[in-house]
Parts: sequence; structure tokens; C-alpha cells
Amino acid sequence: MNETKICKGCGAVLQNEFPGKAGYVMKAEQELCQRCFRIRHYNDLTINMLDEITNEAIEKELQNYADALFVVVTDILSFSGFLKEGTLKSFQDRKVLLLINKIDLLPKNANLDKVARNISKELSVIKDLKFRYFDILLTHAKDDHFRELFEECVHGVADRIVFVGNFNTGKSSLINKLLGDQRLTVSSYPCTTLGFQEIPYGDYKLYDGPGSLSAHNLLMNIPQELHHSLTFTTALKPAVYQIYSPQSYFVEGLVRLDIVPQENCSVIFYLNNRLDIHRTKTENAERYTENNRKDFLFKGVHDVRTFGNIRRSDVEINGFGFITLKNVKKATVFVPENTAVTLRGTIL
Ligand SMILES: Nc1nc2c(ncn2[C@@H]2O[C@H](COP(=O)(O)OP(=O)(O)OP(=O)(O)O)[C@@H](O)[C@H]2O)c(=O)[nH]1
Ligand SMILES: [Mg+2]
Repeated sequence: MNETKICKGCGAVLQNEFPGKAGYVMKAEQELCQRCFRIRHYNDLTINMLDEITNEAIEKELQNYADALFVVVTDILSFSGFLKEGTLKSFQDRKVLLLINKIDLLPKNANLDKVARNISKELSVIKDLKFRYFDILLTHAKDDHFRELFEECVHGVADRIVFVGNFNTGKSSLINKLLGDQRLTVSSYPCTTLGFQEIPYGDYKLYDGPGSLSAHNLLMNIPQELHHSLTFTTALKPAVYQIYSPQSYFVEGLVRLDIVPQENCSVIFYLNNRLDIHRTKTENAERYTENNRKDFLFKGVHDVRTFGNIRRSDVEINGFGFITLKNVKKATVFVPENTAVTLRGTIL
């Protein structure tokens, strides 16, 4: 293949020499690479995409879009960790629309106005940053009002609109929703999009690109074959516990939470409803861990975070969900190493 063409699904440069590499097509006239074809038709990952992307390469590419509007996409499972990570600092003096996606994962009875007010309070961590334009949008990629809300936010701000953010936050899905078709490849695997591509949209040019790798997302810290089992297909399921004595909770072999209660203590887990939560007295927790060691994914390779005297707060486990704690004397959270655990105000 002589001229450079890119895959319409993932933005990888097309090539017909190396079958195991990104952008491979059997015939030069094909517009979709084999990897996109297989993801779309068989949900089958043929190339480990994590090796194809570096944050440095993304940052370098973004320097070409100084005047553009950056739609910085995060999601309801990781926005607190994302804000705390300080990534938005690198967009200072730029135009930014902060988009918190996947709000359809919140329980059906969630009061979204209240959620929006509570999330605004959390934005105080970025209060000292100066942007040339800043707005915030809470949405999800199936929201039929998304197009209207998006156009209201971007009207007159810039001609070029670049979607950026961590992997899996739904950038390509949101662009597909704007376009009203499925031209971009989306998947639950991290790092689906491999290269930048320009997409005309009315008077605007949209840009989809690879997601940044966030080392703090739980998905990055567990074996890749488990990623698919953590796909969120339905809303987070609240699991409520009243607690009267020290208790420990094991969410599969992924996360452990120890609680020392105060009076009227309760804990509500908002997690993927396919995950099993096992509860035991804290005095038996070590024995439980020993007996289930082989299932315990992170086999001792975990980080431990401790929080004291909580009246009412959420603990967000990056990419995994959150836990609302009420009247807790001490909470200890065990997560796979490097996973961000963020204490914040409650959002529901
Ligand atoms: N529940 C829910 N799932 C979503 C939403 N948006 C995207 N997803 C799912 O999230 C996963 C990732 O979506 P993508 O659109 O591929 O995300 P991306 O940000 O483009 O990912 P990369 O290309 O890897 O950076 C897919 O399984 C989507 O179906 C949403 O609003 N709600
Ligand atoms: Mg993508």
C-alpha cells in the first residue's frame, strides 16, 4: 500500500504486511482494519492494544490543536480520581468542556439535578485553574438529548472539537451518538481507538483519538482476561448494609473493605451488579483471605487506604464504582496495587 490511509473505525494507519499488527487489512481497498472487524462482529480482541499507545504520543499530537475546544471525557466511575489526578492542569489556557459520561449507570431513581449539584462541589479541586472557556456536561452515550445539549455548549466556541480523556470513558461512543451511526469502533476493552482522525460534523470538525492510559484505573491493575467480566451493561446496583460491629466485605477477589462502625452506621455499595459481595466479621477476615487465597486476584499485591471519622462520604474506587459510608469510625479499603481510592462528598 503506497498512500497512507487510516482505519475508519480506530484511526490506525492501514497496512497489509503484518497480520498481527494494528491497521492490518487483507486487501488494500478495505476501509476497516481486521482488528475493528473482529471487535465489531465477534467482540474478539486480536491485538493487545495497550502496547500501541503512549501518553507521550497523545500529548504531542494534542499540541497541534491549541485553538480547538477539548471535550475532556471522564465517567461516573472515575471522575473524582480523574479530577484529583490533575490532568486538567495540562489544559489550562485552553477551551474545555468537561463531560462526565455514563450517568445511565447511576441507579434509576437517582435525582440527576442533585447529582449535578454535588459534582459541582467536587470541582473545587480545579478552582485555581484558568481556562479560556469552561463548561461541564453530565450525559450518557445513549441520551437522545445529548446532541442538543452538546451543540448548546459548543456553539461559537471553536470550529475544531477534540475528544480526549482516559481510555474506555466513551469518547468514540459519544461521537457515534452525535453522528447518528456506528462508524467508530467501540469496545469494553481498554484502548480501542488507536489513532486520531478528523470527522466532519456540520460546521465543525470533530476529532476522535486514543484514550490516555490511567495507571490508577482498577482495570489497568488486574489481568486483562478479567476486563470483559467487569463490563457495565446495567445500572450500578445499590447493596445496603447496616453495621453494628466491625465487619469486612470482599468484592470477589478484587476489593476488600473493613468497617469499624459508629452508631447508625450504614454502607451502600454501588457496583457492577454481577459482582458478588461476601460479608464476614473482621475478626474472621484474615482466615477468609487465607482460605480463598487462590481466588484472591491480587494475592497480597494491594494498596491499603484508611479513612477515619466519616459522617457521610463516598469512597470512589477508580473504574470500579463507589461506596457511600455513613457514621463510620474507621474504613480500610484494600484494592489492587496502584488503583486510586478517592474520598469525596456523596453524589446521590
Ligand atoms: N453504560 C454506558 N456505557 C457506555 C457509555 N459510553 C460508552 N460506554 C461503553 O464503554 C465502553 C468504552 O466505550 P468507547 O466509546 O470505546 O470508549 P473510548 O473512550 O472511545 O475508549 P478508547 O478508544 O479505548 O479510549 C464500551 O463498552 C461502551 O459501550 C455510556 O454512556 N453508558
Ligand atoms: Mg475510542
